[in-house]
Amino acid sequence: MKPAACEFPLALIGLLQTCEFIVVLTGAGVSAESGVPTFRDAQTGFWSQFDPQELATPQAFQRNPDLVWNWYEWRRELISRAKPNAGHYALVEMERRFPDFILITQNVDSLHQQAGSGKSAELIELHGNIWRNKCFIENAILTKWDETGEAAPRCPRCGGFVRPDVVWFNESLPQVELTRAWQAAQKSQVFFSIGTSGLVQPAASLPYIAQQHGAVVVEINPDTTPLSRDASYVLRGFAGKILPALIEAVWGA
Ligand code: BV8
Repeated sequence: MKPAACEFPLALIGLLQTCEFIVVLTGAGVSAESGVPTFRDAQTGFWSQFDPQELATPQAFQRNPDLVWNWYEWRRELISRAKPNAGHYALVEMERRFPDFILITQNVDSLHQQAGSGKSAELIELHGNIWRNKCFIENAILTKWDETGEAAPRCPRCGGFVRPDVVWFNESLPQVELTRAWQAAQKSQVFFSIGTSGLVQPAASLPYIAQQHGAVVVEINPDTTPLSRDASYVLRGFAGKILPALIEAVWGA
């Protein structure tokens, strides 16, 4: 059921019609309507016995590189069948509408880019990208390697294992992206937190940085999160429904 335009607070609509600098932080929930399970969703089949937070670590990869590599291959296959949804496309529309717009994503699936985000504004991937791979030892991006019969391929230069170029738990985020995200949050007039449980740091601190610097914080999520009690506005529902309706309420059909 699409939210009616009148369901949005008039003050928020008025603010979005006049403000200049919008920053959006997205999480796995934005890809949920594309059929990509979120981090908190139960995994299916063979992978249901594993906790993603346990698998997405350098320790898990060092213990069993083939298991972790196969988990990413399973996710890549699943994501390859996913298409951007109405929420992704609404964010592309917002990127076109606002003079200053930055999209910060925790997602690694490239669905924002597939929808067209990042063409006319900055797109910051905080947690890397599942479609890139790198050497576990040298950290250098790899696009080809020798197949060895093992699941996890080997770096053609040093023989180390190849791993996905994503940020695992207990790994630092890329410094350039993190700094740019921090600065964007500090300068934003309105900061949207969309489809994220707000449990993973340091991304979860960004809405608070924005709020401390005077931004109005808007959360879009069907469920309550730790941010819900602190956000200026909470739009309870699915991103794929709320974002297109919000665009219509602010700029007309
Ligand atoms: C680091 C890539 C320094 C891999 C991911 C401070 C306090 C506590 C802990 C820490 C802290 N600082 C650091 C930590 C440790 C850790 C952490 O935060 N742990 C938490 C969980 C306790 N953080 C780190 O390790 C980070 N590194 O800080 O470096 C350091 C260095 C050395 C040693 C120690 C520290 C690195 C974190 C990055 C981890 N990598 N992804 C991969 O994908 O395989 S995180 C992973 O979780 C995904 O990126 C995912 O996006 C992200 C966050 O989850 P969400 O996106 O929020 O997804 P989630 O499933 O949780 O929620 C989805 C939401 O969507 C839900 O609320 C749901 O209701 C909603 N939803 C569902 N459908 C919809 C919807 N919303 C809208 N519309 C819908 N249709």
